Amino acid sequence: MRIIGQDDIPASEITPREVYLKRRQFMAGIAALAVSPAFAAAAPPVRGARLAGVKPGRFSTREAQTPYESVTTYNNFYEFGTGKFDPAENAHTLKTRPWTVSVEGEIKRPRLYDIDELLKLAPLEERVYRLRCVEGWSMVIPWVGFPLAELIRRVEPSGNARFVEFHTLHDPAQMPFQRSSVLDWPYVEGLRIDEANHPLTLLAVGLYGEVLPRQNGAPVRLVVPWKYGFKSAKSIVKIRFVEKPPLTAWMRAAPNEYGFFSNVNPKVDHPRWSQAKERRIGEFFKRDTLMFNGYADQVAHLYRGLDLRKFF
Ligand SMILES: Nc1nc2c(c(=O)[nH]1)N[C@H]1C(S)=C(S)[C@@H](COP(=O)(O)O)O[C@H]1N2
Ligand SMILES: [Mo]
Repeated sequence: MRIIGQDDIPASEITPREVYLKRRQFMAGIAALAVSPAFAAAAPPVRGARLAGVKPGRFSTREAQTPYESVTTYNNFYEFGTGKFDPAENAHTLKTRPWTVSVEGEIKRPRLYDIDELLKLAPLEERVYRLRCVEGWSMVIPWVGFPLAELIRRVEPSGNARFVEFHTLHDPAQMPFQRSSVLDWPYVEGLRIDEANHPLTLLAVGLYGEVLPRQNGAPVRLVVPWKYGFKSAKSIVKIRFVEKPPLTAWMRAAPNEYGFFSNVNPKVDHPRWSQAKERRIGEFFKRDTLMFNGYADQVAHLYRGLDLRKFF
């Protein structure tokens, strides 16, 4: 097992500097044109190392992609502050190597995966997904990763594995806002096993063809595109297969506001925010929010017969 630092990525995996600078200029230009002044004013983020061998994957939307600058500066990651621009500013204290992910619980093959081993578990795909935050904004993000099902298959869940729990790192030395009590740390999220196994559900390790920036949940995060953004736990260190529905961080914080399923649903409002419309970051006019965030054809069958007002 070889453990490498972020800065030790082989030169072959790094975008040639000229290309990178040109692209950065280009992206900055787009950001300045299309996005509110707050984004343009933020310092341009340092681009990550290029991920090798990424193939186009299934289910990608052809909608316009949200500029890299917005994807990486307008974030929710409460471990680094509650302001949208806080994670981009504060996440530099997160150390993404060495990093391990413990896969445990109701499975035949519990195992501690080194992140670099996990990166090679299955072929990397690019999946362009919509992400809708319960707060009423949305983005289109070209993720890089592989289906979580690829990992689940290898660890062989037992018949008792009915749910899967995801835990974010808990280390206040690296995640300064874990010293505050905005949430009961660590951040925990959960899926039913069939949701976890759904081919749309992604373990993401990158975006825009590059290593995942820290503020987006480096080195590995979940992406569940038909659910509100908060279901997609960042900087995962533990994946646990369990019999009972996990008590998620948001359910603990406000059980009347956040249910276990948290499927994007324009007909069921959050107590503080309407879910009928959304503002795509970079756009001026709001657009209608779609049932299951536009992925109804793929996922509606998972919830047949379930009262989505009760199971929100
Ligand atoms: N550990 C952790 N994961 C998290 C969050 C968080 O605060 N902490 N915020 C969630 C919310 S509310 C959203 S909308 C998405 C945002 O992902 P992005 O910043 O990559 O767009 O991350 C989710 N995952
Ligand atoms: Mo969110």
